Amino acid sequence: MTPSPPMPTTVLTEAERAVFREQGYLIRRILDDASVAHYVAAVDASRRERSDARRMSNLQFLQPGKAIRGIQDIICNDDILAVCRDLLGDGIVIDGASLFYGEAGVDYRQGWHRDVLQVPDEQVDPHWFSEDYHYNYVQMNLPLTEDGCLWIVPGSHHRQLNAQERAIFGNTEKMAPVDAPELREGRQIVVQPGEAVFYNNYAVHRGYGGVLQRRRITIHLGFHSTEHAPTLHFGVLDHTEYTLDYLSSLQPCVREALRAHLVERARYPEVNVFHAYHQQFLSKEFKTT
Ligand SMILES: O=C(O)CCC(=O)C(=O)O
Repeated sequence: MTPSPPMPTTVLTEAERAVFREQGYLIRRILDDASVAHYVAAVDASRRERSDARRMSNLQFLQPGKAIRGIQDIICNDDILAVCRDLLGDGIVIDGASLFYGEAGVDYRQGWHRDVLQVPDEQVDPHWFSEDYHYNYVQMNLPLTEDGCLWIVPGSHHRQLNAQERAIFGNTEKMAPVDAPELREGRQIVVQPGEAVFYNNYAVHRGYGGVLQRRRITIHLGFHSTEHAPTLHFGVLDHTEYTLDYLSSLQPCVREALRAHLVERARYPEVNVFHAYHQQFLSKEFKTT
């Protein structure tokens, strides 16, 4: 069989794509200092209306009741979209969009997990964690303050759990207890304001800061490509809240992105059930209001 020609890329080198394929993550600068300051100011303005939290917040900033208007246009950022196209293909569609926010002093610890928490155990397919699975999702953390809260086991997205991981996960593919022993291969990802880490969220990973030494403000996004069937993480946004009134109140590029999301959700109504499970996970691990 003739091998298919390599996918043309626009911003990533073949070496960078290979890093993502093999390690399961890739770091790239996205915002300059002025843009970081602009988004921090928008977050601060929105915080004035919210009470202080003792937990890490996960604010789903594209939902009408939780909207943070001043940061919404990050989902239209050309550089982010170009990286996602190079990793997944054309037809990039926004999916998850949260602001992680924690003041210094917040205690933030998750167990090691793969992002299949929204899928019932009996539907989790070990093939998803293998070389030949077509992963069609990319998650991205874009910190506006220095952030060392994301930990990943490089390369774990395309293999089964190894013996040490199996020992702490037990008989599930989903999540290990938060107080489980450390993983030898776990790596802390430290990213500077404006740098983004793009990652395969089927890799074994966790959010873990201990008691935060400084405040954390990180924009967390998820993307899917219309070129392929969804990886079962697709369906994080609550599309039922996107009324015509809400859509018409948005900046044009945000409106268009949410319209594209609605069209894609209509193609795959079966993911709606996973949306509900994912929201349960979020409210267990984070403050979500
Ligand atoms: O806090 C983080 O950066 C990681 C969050 C995470 O692992 C998740 O939401 O699945």
